Amino acid sequence: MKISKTMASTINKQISAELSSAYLYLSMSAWFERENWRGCAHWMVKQANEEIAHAMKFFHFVVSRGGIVELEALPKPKSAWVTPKDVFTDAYEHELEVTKLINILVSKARKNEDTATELFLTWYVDEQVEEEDNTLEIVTTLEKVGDSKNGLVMLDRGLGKRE
Ligand code: OFO
Repeated sequence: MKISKTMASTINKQISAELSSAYLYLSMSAWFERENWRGCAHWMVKQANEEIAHAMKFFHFVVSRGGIVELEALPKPKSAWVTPKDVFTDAYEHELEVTKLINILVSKARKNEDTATELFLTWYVDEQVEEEDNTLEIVTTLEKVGDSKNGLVMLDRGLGKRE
């Protein structure tokens, strides 16, 4: 069964939201580069790439169900923060917002009796649990590290190993 216009247009908005996430994480990466936290910058580039993959998964889903993909303009992302903890706190809060969007999508799929979309979205529901957990874990570590330069250097090194 072809995807309905309503569902396709809702997913189109989510494609833009995922690409906006990528744009935000790239902006965070640029800030970390400026501040010379190379490991954090690397982690953010990996995160941006993941977001592009999330967008593309939606993109192919709409196309494979005979829907039309229409991309929207992306908002300019925030580009300045004060500390690494501020950046990761923003990342965590951003993921909470994305989780809300995914939950709204699930509700809409149910309302439209679109089982294929509802089942497809379970991957994103699981993914959001992981996204929230990953960013919150870093925020919590940064809270423990406080102002310790050594702690920050260690954390930066660890985040630089993300594959
Ligand atoms: Fe696509 O999960 Fe983050 O935003």
